[in-house]
Amino acid sequence: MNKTRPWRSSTVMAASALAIAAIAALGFVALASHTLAERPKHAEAKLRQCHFHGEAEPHRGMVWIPAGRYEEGDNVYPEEQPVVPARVAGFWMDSHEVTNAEFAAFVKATGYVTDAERPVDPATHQGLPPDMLKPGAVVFFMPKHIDGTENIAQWWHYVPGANWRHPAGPASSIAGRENYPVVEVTHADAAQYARWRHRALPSEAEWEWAARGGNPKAYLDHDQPKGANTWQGVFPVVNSGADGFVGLAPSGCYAPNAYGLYDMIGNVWELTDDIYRPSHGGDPAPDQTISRDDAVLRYTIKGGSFLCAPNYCARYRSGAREGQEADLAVSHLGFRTILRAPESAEPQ
Ligand SMILES: [Ca+2]
Repeated sequence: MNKTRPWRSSTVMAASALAIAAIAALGFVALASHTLAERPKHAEAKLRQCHFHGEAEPHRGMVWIPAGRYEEGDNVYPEEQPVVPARVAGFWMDSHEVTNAEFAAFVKATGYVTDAERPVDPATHQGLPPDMLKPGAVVFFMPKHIDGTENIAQWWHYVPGANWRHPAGPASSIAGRENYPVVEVTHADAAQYARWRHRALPSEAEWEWAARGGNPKAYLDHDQPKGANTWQGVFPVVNSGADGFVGLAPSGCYAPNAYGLYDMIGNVWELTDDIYRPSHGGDPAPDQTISRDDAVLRYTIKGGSFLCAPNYCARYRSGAREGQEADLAVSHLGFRTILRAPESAEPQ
């Protein structure tokens, strides 16, 4: 298995380097400790009787998502538009986000080394400061004070030594957090896990359809959800934790949707298998066309996270979406897998 990151093309390499360099230029510094935002409220977690499935049987821990047609997208932010018709076949989907315990089993069985645990090749990432060449990932830290919300370096830091085992940096660990969603994983990491399970990552259309829970009008509700792990207060400095958690929550702490899916909205963003482009369906303008070979490689992520607040990133909705750099791991992003069904599950 490669010890350096498997960059996919010179353009992607350059784009990734530029993106990471941009983060560095914003003044990210290495920090290595738990923060308030990463610390769960254990008392509340115990009270909530968080739901969790094991994985001992085929399909155990998965629920059936029926085939259907719906209107994909939303109209709150530009990238969600236009709303377009979509159709999906039926499929099985993990009822919960892949957990640290499940990802640990994969790593134990395969010896897989995640992107964040590999050094960055200086030949393909020229100009990065030394710390940015070290294996690491981006971590959210709650600042005490901020000067506006334009400079995201006030709360996002590139931390050498941060990875799925140490999600807030080398001094942190996942001990006691086996049922928390795994974070600090990239698309390649998630896709490799899915292949190992003989499964796949969902497409954006599949993910969004599943998140609707059979309610075709779900996208019309733009209110901050009460039954999901989001941010209560003024992001990024005040979070009351009124929903029970100021940081990540264990999987399955909130009521499932009508399909039996937990945490589709909030807790962690979830990776899909779709290349991201900054428009939604339809024919993109020529300068918006993105391919694997000649544009910044990002994957679409869905569902929002524990950091989503009404005053900033109100993306706690099924139709919301963002792009995530393919090779950069972050502390608010995880994933779940699906198992596609035979042709008989096609919508009529
Ligand atoms: Ca919360």
